[in-house]
Amino acid sequence: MTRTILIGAPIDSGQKRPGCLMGPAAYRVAGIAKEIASELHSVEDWGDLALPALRPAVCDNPVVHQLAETIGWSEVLSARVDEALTAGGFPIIMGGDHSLALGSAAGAARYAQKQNRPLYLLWLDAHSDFHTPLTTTSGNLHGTPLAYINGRDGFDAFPPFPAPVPAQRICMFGIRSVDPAEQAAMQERDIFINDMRVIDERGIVAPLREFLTRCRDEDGMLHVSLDVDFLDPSIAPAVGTTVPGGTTFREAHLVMELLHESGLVTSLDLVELNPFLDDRGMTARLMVDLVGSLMGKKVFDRPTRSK
Ligand code: 6HN
Ligand code: MN
Ligand code: MN
Ligand code: MN
Repeated sequence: MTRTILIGAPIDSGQKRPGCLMGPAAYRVAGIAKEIASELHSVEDWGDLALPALRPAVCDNPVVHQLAETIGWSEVLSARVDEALTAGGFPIIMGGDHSLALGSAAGAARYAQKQNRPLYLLWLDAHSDFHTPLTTTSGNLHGTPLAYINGRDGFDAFPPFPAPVPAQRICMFGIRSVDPAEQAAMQERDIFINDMRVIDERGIVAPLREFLTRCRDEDGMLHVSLDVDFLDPSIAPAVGTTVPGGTTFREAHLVMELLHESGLVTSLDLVELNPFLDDRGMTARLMVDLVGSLMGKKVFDRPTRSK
C-alpha cells in the first residue's frame, strides 16, 4: 500500500501573473484525493503550507522578482517533502508555480542523501527552467529550479542544494522554449534533452524507457516535475506561459502509464496550474486524470491471456 501525501504549495512568487496560488484548491475541487484512493493507495492531505517569516535576501541581478519569498517557500517545502518521504510517504506537491521545485527537489535530495541513493529528475515542461538568478532576463524564478538542482552557481542567497544532481541523471521531455543563456549552459552539459523534435521522431516510449532503465540500474529515487505547459495549450489552457506544439492527451497519459509500470517514482510536483485562466476546470481535471494514470488507473484493464 502506498501512503500518498498531498502537500498544498500555494506559491505565486516565481512569476508575475497572479493565480497559481489557487492551484491546490483547484486540485482538491477536481477530486485529486478520490482519484488516487484505492485498495493500493491511501491518501492523506497535509493541507497547505504557509509562508514563514522572511529574511532579507539580495541578488546582483536587479530584475529578480520576490527573491526572499521564493527562498522562504522553498525552505518550508523542502522540510515538508523530506518529512513526508521519511514517514514512508509518496509526496504529491500541488502548486503553485514552478519555483516550488526549488524546495520540493531539495527535500527529495535531502532524503535521498540520507538513504545513500542517487536522485534522478524527470522534467516534463515546455521550458528548460535552467536559468540562474544571475542569467534570468524576466526575473521570474520559476525559470530557475533545474539549474539549482544541477548545482549551478548563482544561487548564493539560497541554502546550498543538498547533493546536486549531475546532468546524466536529469531528463527533460516536451521542451520547446529555451532562452539563449539556458541553451549555452545546457550545451556544456550532458543532459538527456528530449525536445518536441525527438518526440516527433522517436515517440515518447523509447527515450523514456532508456532513462528509466538507468534509474533502475542504480537503484535511484525519481522526482517527477510536471508543468502544465508540457501539455498542448488546446487541452490545457490554464497556464501563464503557453507554448504551442505541446504533448497530446495520449502522449501525456502514456508517460504516466510507463512511469506507473516502472514503479520508480518517489515524489511528484504538479506545477503552474493557474485556475483563473482555466476553462471550466478542464486543465485541473486533466492534471488529476494524469495523476490517476501515474497511480495505476487504466481506462481498460487488458485481460491477461494464457499462452
Ligand atoms: N516555467 N524562460 C522563461 C523565463 O522567464 O525564464 C520562461 C520560464 C517558464 C518557467 O516553465 O515554469
Ligand atoms: Mn509576484
Ligand atoms: Mn516549468
Ligand atoms: Mn513551463
